[in-house]
Amino acid sequence: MAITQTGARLSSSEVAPEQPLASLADDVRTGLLSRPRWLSPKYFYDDRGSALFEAICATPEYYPSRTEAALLEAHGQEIIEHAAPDHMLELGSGSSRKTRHLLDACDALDKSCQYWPFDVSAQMMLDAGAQLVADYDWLAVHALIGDYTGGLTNVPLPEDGRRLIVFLGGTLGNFEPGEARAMLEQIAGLMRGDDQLLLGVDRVKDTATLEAAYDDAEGVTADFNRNVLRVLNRELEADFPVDDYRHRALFDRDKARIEMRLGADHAHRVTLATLGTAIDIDAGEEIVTEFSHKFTPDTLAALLESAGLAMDRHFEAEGGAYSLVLARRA
Ligand code: SAH
Ligand code: AVI
Repeated sequence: MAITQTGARLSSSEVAPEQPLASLADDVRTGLLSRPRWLSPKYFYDDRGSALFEAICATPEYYPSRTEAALLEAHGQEIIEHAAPDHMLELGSGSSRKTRHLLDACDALDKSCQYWPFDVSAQMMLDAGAQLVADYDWLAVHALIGDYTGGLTNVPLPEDGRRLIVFLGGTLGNFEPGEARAMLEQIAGLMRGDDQLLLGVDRVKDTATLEAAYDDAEGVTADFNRNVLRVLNRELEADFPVDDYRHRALFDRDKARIEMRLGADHAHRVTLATLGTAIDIDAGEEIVTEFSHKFTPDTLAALLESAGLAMDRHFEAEGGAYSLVLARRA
């Protein structure tokens, strides 16, 4: 593994998957030829997609981010006292904006730890890491570039010291239930003794609030959704007419999930030059781009238990809008 030293307290390295992962080309071939057609949400996050996600978090409708931030601010010290981490590994860290509440709690408690953000969006993570080492003079940041669906066994955490694995933003909800359980099992595999998982998940609630959160009035989420087509146009030399796709976000109460889709305004042929293929899309046809699962206290507890984890602490937002849990190996 090549480690790049980008500053005295900031380094970065790539995390290799356990098995070779499907390429973008393979995933697109599989997903777009299936019915319903689908694309993996991990392809949203090029530089523009990462910036759009940050903009979503600032919309009035997208309550999960600010609700989770408030929980982290209110309970940060209790979390750090309980977990007493020497190493904090954060999956899908993005801008690390909310993680600052945990680092502030470390500051307040005079508890130093090393921070290991792990994200597929390298530039966003490196920019955030540079700002973090500037703002916290005791902090070392080891940025891990990679795709966490490739497994966590190659994450280069030191053997000694207590670990806190952080998985915020409700990103676990972007996995299908079986994949979420497998992901938690991977996380449990990194935990020993008193190590803790800090997990943030969004909760089932009324349909109007959920659907508004994924269809803001300003159209930022719509732009984020369509961005995946821009990624394909660039990476696969495709010619999706991006602006001719409608953003849709619907809550399926039976499956307890928001489904984001892109619906074609009119029939057209898309050429994917890199794949040497073309696809005929009918008028009104949809591509599923993201699931965002929502939980109840019971479904959350059952999911943790299925992965060999047990809840230690549960911090709930007012009215049960959002859950932040500390969990340990059962
Ligand atoms: N945790 C942050 C960001 C959430 S957005 C928050 O709560 O605000 C989801 C993040 O996960 C993005 O930064 C995205 O780049 C990252 N991500 C998505 N799929 C990933 C994957 N398969 N492997 C690694 N990172 C991924
Ligand atoms: C990153 N993930 C948890 C977000 C979510 O809420 O599912 C991604 C997102 N999609 C639309 N808005 C935000």
